[in-house]
Amino acid sequence: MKRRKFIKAASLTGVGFAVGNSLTSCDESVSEKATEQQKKAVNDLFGLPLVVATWHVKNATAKAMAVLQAGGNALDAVEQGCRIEEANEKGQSVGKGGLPDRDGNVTLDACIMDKHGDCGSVVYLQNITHAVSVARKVMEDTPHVMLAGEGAKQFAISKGFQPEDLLTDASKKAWEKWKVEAKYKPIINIENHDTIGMLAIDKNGDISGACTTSGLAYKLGGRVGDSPIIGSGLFVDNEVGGCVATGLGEEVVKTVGSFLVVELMRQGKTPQQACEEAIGRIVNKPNSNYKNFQVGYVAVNKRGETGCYSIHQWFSMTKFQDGSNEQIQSDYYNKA
Ligand code: SD4
Repeated sequence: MKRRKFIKAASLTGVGFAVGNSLTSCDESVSEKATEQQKKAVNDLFGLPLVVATWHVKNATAKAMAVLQAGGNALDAVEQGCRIEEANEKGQSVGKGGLPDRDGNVTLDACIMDKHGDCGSVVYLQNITHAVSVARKVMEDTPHVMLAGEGAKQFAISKGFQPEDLLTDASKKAWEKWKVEAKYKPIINIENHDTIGMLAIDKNGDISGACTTSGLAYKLGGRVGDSPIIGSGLFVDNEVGGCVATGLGEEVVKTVGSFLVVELMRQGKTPQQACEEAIGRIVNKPNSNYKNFQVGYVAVNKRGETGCYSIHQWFSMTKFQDGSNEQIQSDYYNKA
């Protein structure tokens, strides 16, 4: 299929792989000079634009794809896509309605990264639903990468974000039920679902990514996970590809997971191989107790190839490519 598309693309444009490669190699001068017809041929070949995200978030990927189809860039796409889940009160691990920490406070972590390698992040943010948009403001309107806690909240308010109570009745009820025993034990794929990590490639072949979460339910007050840490919950290198992570953030941080996946792709691994190797780094540690926790990665490379892999069953990614928005079950390590 891809080969047929390539032949069509090459004959259409009178160009070969050379143009395909240079259009997707982040050489701005080349991609600026490319004709619309050449860009279209390369996009057809690689199935661009495309969006991938952790878990089952078709509404979010549809929103991001609508941005891309309208000619928007990948950065706008991932921000808009993530906002859908942040506003969705039913998703109890992102934005409004997120499950709180053990003291009943909903605290959000988010980050965003663009084609230039610029990035912004917020950690331990309270009372602001759209953490991903605050992260983008940190990137664009400050000389910093990361703002935390009260400072992040005050910054958001100064930028026009409205403070609100993020603890919904449903999440409050769940927390009150938890408090009866108050045992903290991350539960594979039940408690730990729905952090949204999203990657997009736009019509120019440029990549951006974002990640947003309320973190682990009933965590210790002040706990920050992998999701807002550039290189752990998210990493994008516009010459190579991008990766996002979900699951037990501590284990992702310890292996700098998303950066690792992108570096493995730089060395020639496919996104699938890179995700598998990064999971291998976690499960093959001599003291790994991987049976008790989940980690999942989703990755994409510059050619529109995607991959996902997790430690345990039931992880999935949502992929919108070539007109189809589908949930794909991830392969996984622990088949015992
Ligand atoms: C964290 N990685 O805070 C996040 C949790 C997560 O779905 O992915 N939940 O550790």
